[in-house]
Amino acid sequence: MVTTTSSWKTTKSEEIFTAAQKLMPGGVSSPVRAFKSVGGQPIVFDQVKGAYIWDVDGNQYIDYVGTWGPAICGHAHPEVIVALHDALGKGTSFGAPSALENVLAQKVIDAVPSIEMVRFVNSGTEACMGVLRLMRAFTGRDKIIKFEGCYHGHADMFLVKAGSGVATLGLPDSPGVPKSTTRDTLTAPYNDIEAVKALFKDNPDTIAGVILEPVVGNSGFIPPDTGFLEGLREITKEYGALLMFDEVMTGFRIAYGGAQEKFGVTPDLTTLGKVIGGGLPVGAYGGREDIMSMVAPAGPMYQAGTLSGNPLAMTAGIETLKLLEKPGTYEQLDKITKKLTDGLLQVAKETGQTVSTGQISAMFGMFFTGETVHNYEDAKKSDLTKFQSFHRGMLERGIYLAPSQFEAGFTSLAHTEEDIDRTLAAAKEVMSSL
Ligand code: KE4
Repeated sequence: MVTTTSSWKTTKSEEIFTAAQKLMPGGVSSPVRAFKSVGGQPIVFDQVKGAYIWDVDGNQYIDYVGTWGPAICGHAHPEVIVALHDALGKGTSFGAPSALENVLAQKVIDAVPSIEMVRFVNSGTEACMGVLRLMRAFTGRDKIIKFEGCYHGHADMFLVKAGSGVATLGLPDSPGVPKSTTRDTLTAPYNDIEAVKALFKDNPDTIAGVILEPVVGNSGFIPPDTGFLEGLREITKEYGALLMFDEVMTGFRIAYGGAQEKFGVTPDLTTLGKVIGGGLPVGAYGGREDIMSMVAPAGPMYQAGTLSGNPLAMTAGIETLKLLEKPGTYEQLDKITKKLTDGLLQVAKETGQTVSTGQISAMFGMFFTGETVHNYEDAKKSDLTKFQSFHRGMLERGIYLAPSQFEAGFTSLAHTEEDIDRTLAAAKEVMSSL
């Protein structure tokens, strides 16, 4: 039964968010939460559980953001919560080695093909900052290649204006980022292996490596074209550069071993986050032992963090991976998500809408376009106004989608067939009204 829009009140959300805007820039702790690209006021949450969220006005939503990835087992999974309660009794942070770090490190190393040794940090941004410094330290080279539309956290060197054309010398995307910091960041269109080859040809022996989302979630959902990842593996080997998969979003979501397991392409280094923290702040970078051995104090490359590896975050991560490693997990995630994206295609057809959808395991996306989306430029050409109206209509019917076309959607082990049916019923109403 779809929630009727008339019963949907957001009075308390509006009051709280109005006050928030006087206290915090934009009223949020992270920009995408402000609903800037979909309009209207953001929803203020009060509680999350399983596949659902409740706002401060008591409205319930089926959640397809899942706090941007960590909630893959469902929000507040009882086994995670119980384990956290037990861990809390022993304190929240040691600032010293704990056995729990060994446990999570072993699970990550056992799961992720490229990772022989791992360092825990507190966010995906920190993981990407650390791994970039490591890539430069190991190769003695300064330049990196990233792809337009890929996001690797908010560290200066990644905030690069994704310029047009094949090879773009980085121009800062944000004030406060000096050109000197981004001049070594080269960009190319995603899925364009020829553009990468041209960059290497034009910058022989000066490129430390290539950094990418092996399945893009930060331009909307964009999977790699056949041969793209394999091509990057070859070209980086050819030029003595490193290949780094940013699996902060795809890690333990696309498969238990991440996109690198799914696609059978093993990078030299990998970043992780989100899922491995089970909802608490954790990031990580890891890879070949000969490279990781450069990280202080084993080697000279410095990186540190007060709360890195803290027992609470380790506990939440360990319990989450224990749930995910059970047989049948990824078949279930794939099945429920495919039901959603197949259903959205069907609903679009019935209502005369033109959409393209994509899905791998518990990650999906939809664009209002009839074209296949291969890169950020394609994504930007989709009907963003229609996405805005769709987002609002779904929100009013109790379906919480990412408040930006340039984000991916996430399902979890908690999403049921009934949830998907309800979502598709709401989508049919909304698409009929667009
Ligand atoms: P954090 O610093 O936000 O933990 O991770 C940065 C990051 C790095 N790499 C990838 C592939 C990522 O997707 C992210 C963060 N993802 C965004 C959502 N697209 C986090 C949400 C937000 O910025 O509020």
